[in-house]
Amino acid sequence: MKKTALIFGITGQDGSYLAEILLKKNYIVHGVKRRSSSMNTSRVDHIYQDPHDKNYKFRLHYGDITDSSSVSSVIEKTKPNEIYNLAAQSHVAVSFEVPEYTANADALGALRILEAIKFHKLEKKTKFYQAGTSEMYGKVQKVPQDEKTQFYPLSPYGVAKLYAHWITKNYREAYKIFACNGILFNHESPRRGETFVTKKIVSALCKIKEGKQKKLFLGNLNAKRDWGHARDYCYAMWKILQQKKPDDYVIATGIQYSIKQFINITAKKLKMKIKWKGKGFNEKGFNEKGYPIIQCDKNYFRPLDVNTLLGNSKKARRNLKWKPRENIDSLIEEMIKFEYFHLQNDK
Ligand code: NAP
Ligand code: F7E
Repeated sequence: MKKTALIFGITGQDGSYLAEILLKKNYIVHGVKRRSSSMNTSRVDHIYQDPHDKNYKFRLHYGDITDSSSVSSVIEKTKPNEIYNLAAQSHVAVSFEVPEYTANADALGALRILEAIKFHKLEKKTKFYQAGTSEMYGKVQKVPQDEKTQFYPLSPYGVAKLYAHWITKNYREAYKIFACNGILFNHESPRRGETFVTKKIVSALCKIKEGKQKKLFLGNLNAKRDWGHARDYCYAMWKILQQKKPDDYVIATGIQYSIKQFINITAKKLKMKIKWKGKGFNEKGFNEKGYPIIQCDKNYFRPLDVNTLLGNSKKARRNLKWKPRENIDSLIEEMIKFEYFHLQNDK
């Protein structure tokens, strides 16, 4: 019998990689997409199947994680072996602008799915994965962070995800649902949303090099992140649900870079020379001709920022036999290649 998976957030960066991984493993993959006035399926268009195809392996359903009735009905209709909750308002800075919506989607979304599993009596059949985040560590209480490190979120996003983390644990203990939290550190890819810092940097530097953009405006250049590749991290999500017992796992590379270091590595790969001058908010990156191509803009600073994140994924490496295949160099090179393909073909 083929396994069935249901992915909330299938149109996002991770949803698209996870769907590919599960299809390769011969799953029937159902995904929930939101109704939108413009097409929002570009990350999964390459695996889309005609709904008239009787032997379908991939199907999309309309729904919304803030709408209990659609959550419940898609779970009842598909009765999946595995549910992955990747749906979220996932932008930390935006969560300060829309805190209530972020709480509704990112905190209560997990509860709605867990309640539907219970309501439809799927506790023994359906395993649940919750997309947790290193943002829950926020003002870090220990370095590096592992599963036992105390949480201290610094944004409405982090706080909402912390509720989802605990409600997942609670339903695991109260109702014996196979419910797991992945605590994933930042993971990037060519499919990363345009407003996240890595994608913004790679895309802008490629355009600046080709004379299609003049300047890149950023916020906090000194924040440090532990960046991995989304494909590696989605494989870890699947592994987490294949264990004998449900549990929570940190997924990270164990190496961190600052935003400035990420810029310098990207620039070097593009054979661009950047000279940094000034301090703090006035720090600027100049090109060979002495023109400032990187500058700070107060609009990109957050009311509170997480200054440093560094994960310890020993437990995942031991129990899941997981380790990242990609590193910062291969990640950035893949992102650059993708940008150039689009710069040359999207005219
Ligand atoms: P993403 O690219 O922003 O994708 C988020 C997905 O959620 C999209 O498919 C989006 O749909 C969907 N979504 C948003 N609001 C929804 C709603 N109300 N109802 C239904 N679907 C909704 O995020 P990602 O990078 O793939 O991350 C996947 C998950 O992991 C998220 O929960 C994120 O918070 C979490 N996470 C990410 C990272 C990371 O570094 N990437 C690290 C830790 C945890 P649209 O396409 O229609 O917007
Ligand atoms: O910011 C700084 C910013 O938005 C990283 C999400 O996937 O990972 C992601 O959250 C850092 C922050 O990612 C700009 O202040 C400077 O310190 O790329 P980001 P994030 O906030 O770490 C976690 C694990 C998640 O769970 C989230 O869903 O970069 N930064 N200048 C900037 N950030 C942005 N976006 N834009 C700037 O111009």
